[in-house]
Amino acid sequence: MTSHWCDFQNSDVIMTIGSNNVENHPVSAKWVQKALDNGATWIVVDPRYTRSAEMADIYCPIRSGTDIAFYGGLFNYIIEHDLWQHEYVLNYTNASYLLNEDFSFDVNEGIFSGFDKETATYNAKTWHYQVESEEQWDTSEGGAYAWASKPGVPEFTPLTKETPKKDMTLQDPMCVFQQMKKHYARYDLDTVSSVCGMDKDLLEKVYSIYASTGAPDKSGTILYALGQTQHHYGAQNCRSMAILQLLLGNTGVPGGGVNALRGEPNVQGATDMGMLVASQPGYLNWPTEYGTPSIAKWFENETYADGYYTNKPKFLVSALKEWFGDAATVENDYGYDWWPKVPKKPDYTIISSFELMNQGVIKGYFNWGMNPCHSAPNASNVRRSMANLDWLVVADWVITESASFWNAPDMNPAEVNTTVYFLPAALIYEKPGIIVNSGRWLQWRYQAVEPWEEAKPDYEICDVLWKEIVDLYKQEGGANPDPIINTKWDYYVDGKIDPRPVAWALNGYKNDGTDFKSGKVDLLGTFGNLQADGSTSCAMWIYTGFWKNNEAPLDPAEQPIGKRGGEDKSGIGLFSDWAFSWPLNRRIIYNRASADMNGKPWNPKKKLVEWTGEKWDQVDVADFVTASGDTPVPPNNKAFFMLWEQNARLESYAMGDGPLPEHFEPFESPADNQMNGSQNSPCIRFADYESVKRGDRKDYPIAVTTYSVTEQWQTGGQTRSCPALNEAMPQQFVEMSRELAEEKGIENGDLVRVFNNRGNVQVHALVTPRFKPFKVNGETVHQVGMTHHFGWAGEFATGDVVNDLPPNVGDPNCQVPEYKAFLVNIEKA
Ligand SMILES: Nc1nc2c(c(=O)[nH]1)N[C@H]1C(S)=C(S)[C@@H](COP(=O)(O)OP(=O)(O)OC[C@H]3O[C@@H](n4cnc5c(=O)[nH]c(N)nc54)[C@H](O)[C@@H]3O)O[C@H]1N2
Ligand SMILES: Nc1nc2c(c(=O)[nH]1)N[C@H]1C(S)=C(S)[C@@H](COP(=O)(O)OP(=O)(O)OC[C@H]3O[C@@H](n4cnc5c(=O)[nH]c(N)nc54)[C@H](O)[C@@H]3O)O[C@H]1N2
Ligand SMILES: [Mo]
Repeated sequence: MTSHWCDFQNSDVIMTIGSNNVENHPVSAKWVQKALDNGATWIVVDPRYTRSAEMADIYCPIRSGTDIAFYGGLFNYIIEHDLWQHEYVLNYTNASYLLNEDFSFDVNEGIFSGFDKETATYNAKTWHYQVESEEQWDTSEGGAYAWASKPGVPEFTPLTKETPKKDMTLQDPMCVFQQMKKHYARYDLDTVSSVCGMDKDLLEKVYSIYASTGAPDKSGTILYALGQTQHHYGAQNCRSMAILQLLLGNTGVPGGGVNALRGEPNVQGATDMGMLVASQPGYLNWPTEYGTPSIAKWFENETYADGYYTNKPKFLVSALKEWFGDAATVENDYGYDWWPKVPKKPDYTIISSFELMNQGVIKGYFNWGMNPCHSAPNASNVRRSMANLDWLVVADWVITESASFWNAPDMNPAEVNTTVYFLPAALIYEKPGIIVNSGRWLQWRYQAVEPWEEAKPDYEICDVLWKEIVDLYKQEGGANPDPIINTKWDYYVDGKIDPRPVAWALNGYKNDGTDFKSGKVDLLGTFGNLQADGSTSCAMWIYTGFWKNNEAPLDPAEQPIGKRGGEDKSGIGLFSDWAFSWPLNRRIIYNRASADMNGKPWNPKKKLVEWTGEKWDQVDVADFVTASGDTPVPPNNKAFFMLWEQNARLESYAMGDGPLPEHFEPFESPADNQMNGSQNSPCIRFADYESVKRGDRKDYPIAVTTYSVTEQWQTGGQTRSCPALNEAMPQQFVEMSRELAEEKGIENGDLVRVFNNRGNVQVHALVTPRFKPFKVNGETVHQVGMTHHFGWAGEFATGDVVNDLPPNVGDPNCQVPEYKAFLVNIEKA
């Protein structure tokens, strides 16, 4: 989230799009309700009438997978009716920047300039800005970047700052604003309502209400989750929301922002901690074989020439100092060469991992707190792939479908030779640790009970394994022992592995005087103090400050993370004395954008920061303090200083699959693409895998989406063992319209078969007016919906695995699977 849960109360219009927040994030409803009590309007855009829709003012049905058409139409509407926030867009975004003269979009082909058909990838060169002037970093003594030539800093070529060409009148045809205007002119109300299967009048009403938040003193917020992300253009859906909020001046302001309602408890912490394949803790990119094989290359390619990310080398060296401790020196580039480098091929993201098992490339697999034989797309293919493994380790607290994959109804155990090890893990209540909520608030969880039977906290399991592995390397040498043997691993209190010293490592500390073993640490208060010369260590720069109290390094209650001040001094629900919000306890990020160029808040009643004429009055922690602690004096336009432009991107050259969102149809769709000549994104990933088995709409004419219910949790490991929950939600169902049920001769409660090329499941029919057929391009399209919580494992509430149905295709930016839109057919069982 760019904002936080309590901030929803400050919105004038709330749009829930691609989330069922009332059901999946029930507490969100409390804060939305506060806004409604203040007179706000709540819009829900969803293919079905959900529990959220029930509570909202306006429900707008949308055919799954057509959100970019919806957003494109909204951009067009905002531009045509001149509803964009002029001062904000002109000064704080790249609207005025001139794009390369060769930038283009070919509607017939559905591709932007720079596409390579052979590799189905883009070269983004033509999406960059025209350059006005260039200036090299001054690294000499007294220069702005003197730190870069200090002793102890690895050598690299100083960066060159480009100043892009701009047209502040926004008339130049190559400026981003004009390019956007041209691009989205095709997205008129008639076309969009025909693509999305929406009523045109309702669409226009929704547009006009949401666009009203373009007034400087109004704000609109977006609540989203999987309905946006689980598409092969999920990242472009997210870009669309960012663009929308920029056009309306809704980012960085109270009651605004793009708010991802995160999923698994601590998925926010997990992504912060580098669970994403391409990133290390703190969202720094992993080194790659092809782009950043040396530390100098990493500095040169990953560091921005301007803005706050000029400091990236400080974050990287401090991280390496934590990974390798005393073994990391300037002479060995702080151990950079010990880090694995991501290769171009193969690709180890989730979908392709199973392909690699199929091919016999991956032979052993640690499956830790996850159940892919049930949760991954084309799950029967996952099970077949796992049967190719020599060994599988599952760390969980129940015997999941993955721990018993060989026992699936469609497997023959006699033919499976994989050795499966089960490591019993302690549950969340059985261990202490840190958890981060969707609003970026870090909180300490105390242990409530002892672990069951032999179970251990995950970090203890890790510790046991780690020590064994290090011992083996020490005894036998192995192929490449240095990274293992040199890794710093001293997170013990009284000889026992403990999450509190890990907290010191994440927070960061000064190296001189710090004696980790004896518990003497010099913890840092801000990442502004991190250095690139080896004098500081920090595993996770974005968290610095959450554990900074040197007087009580072992007591979470005495640290910022443990704060429990319930009073709201801000008057707008920031609750800054409750927990710690990364970065630096900032509650609303990009908050410079909440005030105009002169530092006057757009809405004086909802103030985050204000220039008093002498200083910045900070109700929230300012999101524009430079590394040296300076706050820029107004007037200035540097509202987004995490980008080198320091202006936000309406157009972005950093996306893999296009600089502006463009509508494509789901991989399997009931309709032809009406917006351009390419049915799917030209960059779609994994579509050529044999295991995908693309279905044809002639055989499988019904669109389907999947979702969760309050009473169950994901694959059910934690809920299907709970009788009360099973009583409330006992079995898998398929939700369908009365019209489709009548066509198929199905009655409410009938057992039906839902099937396609990949799978076949038997479930009960739930015939309901909550689903209505869509009119798409003049034709009737049926869509149904299914939950995905049930499987064969366990004693209660067992059922078929719905994920045998979705295709194992993914988004080219992040490889997220397309769970939210694909094709099936249905018949009475
Ligand atoms: N009780 C409970 N709570 C949970 C979970 C759980 O299993 N049970 N899961 C947790 C996890 S891990 C996550 S990630 C979150 C998920 O949180 P949500 O994303 O809110 O959950 P979903 O139910 O997957 O679905 C989102 C909504 O998107 C709609 N939708 C489907 N396709 C589209 C589309 O193309 N466009 C639009 N606009 N909408 C679409 C669906 O109909 C559904 O109502 O919830 C978390 N909370
Ligand atoms: N069709 C469809 N499929 C989906 C989705 C969808 O919307 N539709 N949603 C997707 C999403 S958003 C998600 S997040 C995934 C979830 O997919 P999974 O992560 O595979 O599903 P979970 O059931 O949450 O599995 C988590 C496992 O971790 C165990 N566990 C819980 N706590 C601990 C712990 O502290 N330590 C260890 N070691 N284990 C623990 C639980 O018992 C459980 O078995 O599913 C995805 N799959
Ligand atoms: Mo999730």
